[in-house]
Amino acid sequence: MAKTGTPRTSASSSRRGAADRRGQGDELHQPAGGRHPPLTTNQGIPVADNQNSLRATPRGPTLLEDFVLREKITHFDHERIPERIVHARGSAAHGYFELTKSLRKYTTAKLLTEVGEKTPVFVRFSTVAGGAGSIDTPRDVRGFAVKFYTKEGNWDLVGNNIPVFFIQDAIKFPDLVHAVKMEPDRGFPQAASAHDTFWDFISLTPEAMHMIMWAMSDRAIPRSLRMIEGFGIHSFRLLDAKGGSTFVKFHWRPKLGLQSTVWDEAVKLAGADPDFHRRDLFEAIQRGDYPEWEFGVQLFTEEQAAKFPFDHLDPTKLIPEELVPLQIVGRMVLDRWPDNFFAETEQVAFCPANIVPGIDFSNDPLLQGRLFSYLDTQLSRLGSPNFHQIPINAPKCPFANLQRDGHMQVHVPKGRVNYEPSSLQADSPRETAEGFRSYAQPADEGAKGRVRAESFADHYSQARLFYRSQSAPEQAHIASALVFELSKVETPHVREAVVGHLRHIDGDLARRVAAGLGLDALPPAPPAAVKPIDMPPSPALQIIGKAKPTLQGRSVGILVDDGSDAATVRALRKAAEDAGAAVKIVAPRVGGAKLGDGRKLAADGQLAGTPSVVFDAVAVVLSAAAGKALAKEAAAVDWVRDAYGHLKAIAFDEGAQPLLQAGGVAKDAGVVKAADARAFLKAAATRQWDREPRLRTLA
Ligand code: HDE
Repeated sequence: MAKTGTPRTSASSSRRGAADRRGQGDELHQPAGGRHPPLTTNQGIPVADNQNSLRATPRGPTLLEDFVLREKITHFDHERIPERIVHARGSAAHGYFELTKSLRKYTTAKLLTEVGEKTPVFVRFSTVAGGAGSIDTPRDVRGFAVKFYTKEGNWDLVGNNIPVFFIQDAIKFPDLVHAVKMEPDRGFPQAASAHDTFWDFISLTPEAMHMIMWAMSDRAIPRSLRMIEGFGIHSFRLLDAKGGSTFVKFHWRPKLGLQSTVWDEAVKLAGADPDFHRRDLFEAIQRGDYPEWEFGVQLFTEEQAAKFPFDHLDPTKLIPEELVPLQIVGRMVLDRWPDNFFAETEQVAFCPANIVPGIDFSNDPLLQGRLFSYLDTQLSRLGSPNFHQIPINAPKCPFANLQRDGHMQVHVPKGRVNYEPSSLQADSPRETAEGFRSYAQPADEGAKGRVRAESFADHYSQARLFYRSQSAPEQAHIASALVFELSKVETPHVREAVVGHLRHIDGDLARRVAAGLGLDALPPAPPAAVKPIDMPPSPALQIIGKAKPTLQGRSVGILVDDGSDAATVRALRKAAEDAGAAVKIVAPRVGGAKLGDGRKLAADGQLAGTPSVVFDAVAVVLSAAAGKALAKEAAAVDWVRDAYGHLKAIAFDEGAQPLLQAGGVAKDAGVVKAADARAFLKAAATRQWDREPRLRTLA
């Protein structure tokens, strides 16, 4: 009960409400500046009191009559919509696509023919397995969905950051997703593939082996969404003005290069900042460091495809760039964070069937199934066949047809004509010669049936190609990831079955994983329908080989305390910022630290709340006294130990030595003097891969 003993009556608070609207002196309402519009109900009725419900007497029952209360609570009760069955957790941004090289020879799609033309885009990145409230850094595939609002309608390129998929036929998708999601009886694990049902399904699905190599690689633990590649996966067709077709695979290449976390870092990030990727994308866009990707195509003809040692219609296969080079034809820049998460990021509906004239589908059976699924799921997720009218989904070009009515119809069509053919209304929409046409593909020979093409039978050659194309640390990470995941599997025969498959991929990999799991003998390899072939290694499949040694778009944390040398801190900060990094000052107290020059330096983060996992490289600049004191402070010791263990560059000064010692930091090429800013920049531009074998057993 209020201490004053004077109950707020409706009359007194309505006077207060009127004052609020003018932004004047109520203790509940601090004016935010500017002119506040009147608060109203959804019917536009001004609300006088948004603090108290309507009561029969000050201490009596609440009245059903209170339409303000009822409307507010009812709307609140219905705020949530079903989350996506997969890719529930996502972050998105607006931007534009700009064509840099015309594909006029191959397609009539205007966004791919008019050089310099900027097409607005909305891009949503996602994890696959976890729920909407799950973490950003699990081991998982990342969705990379792009909606192009072209002048000829919306084109959705709904891709992933991995160029192949687990299964060859859409009919297996519900099984795959059930297997990877939390187990149905116990309701865990969330956002993780390291459990029995996933690996049970995988061990019985040899076609998944190529994708498993990717999913166990560092591609599945990216450092930043700004540093992932994107792939349309399936072959599509480009159609020229004469109806001729060229096959195409679509690629996105991050301008900042690829970068991943190490596993222990990804695990710790999940606790330190469950929104790590979302925040990273948000902060980069807010500071004007706009993420950018090159857009590339692999173009090939039916005749070329016939000579590939795999079937390009099989979505478990990629086309090595060494076989069909990637041509860069455009760029995409993300330069605006959504105004509202729900209205845009949550309500956006991507669909591979949204395609524009000049582009067409291929017969990839996974793609064919996807063409059905997305609209179907969105009808239940967004609740009405009119979800295309939601601003984030609506085309930005004129659109008109004769579909009518339904839940949540917000357009008000005019006139008598809602059918076609018709002759009564001059402005009713009609078919156009410019409209979408499908490629007139001659039908294949063969009988109808539930069959898998024989050309889809080789499940191991590309898994082997991927594994053997990796650098030594990347191969070690794949082996370690398999050991980690399979160690979480409780059923021994499932573990063994997976190792059996690995024998077809690479004998050394199988032996490493078997040893890591403590198997006494190598389990038998299952029969393979087709003997795997050796393809020439493809360095384009690496991450480390493609990483750019740069601080551009990266982050540097500088740990300071009272008495830190101001000149060293300033010099490091300037050098890192000039190299394109975002620099944050970390101190034991969020208020900052009084540096050696007597001036206070504000902290961007408090030590325990800002662990070094959130940075790409760190510096520790401390007075002798602070160095000694922090060597006894767990958060500080973890700060340097983790930076070291996660293979990051560390700059240190004399005073920081005791702390480094406490964190077990041994001197190597990545541990440099804080006074030598140039050496720090060089070391910080990459991870210290040479350090890793000294720190952990790589299976
Ligand atoms: Fe999806 N997928 N998918 N998928 N997918 C969905 O659509 C589906 C597949 C991908 O940010 C759902 O609106 C089937 C491959 C992304 O909103 C659903 C099959 C690739 C997103 C669906 C696949 C993807 C989805 C769930 C096998 C990479 C998130 C919510 C035939 C090329 C889009 C929704 C966003 C979302 C079905 C396989 C990418 C259920 C049936 C392969 C990036 O319709």
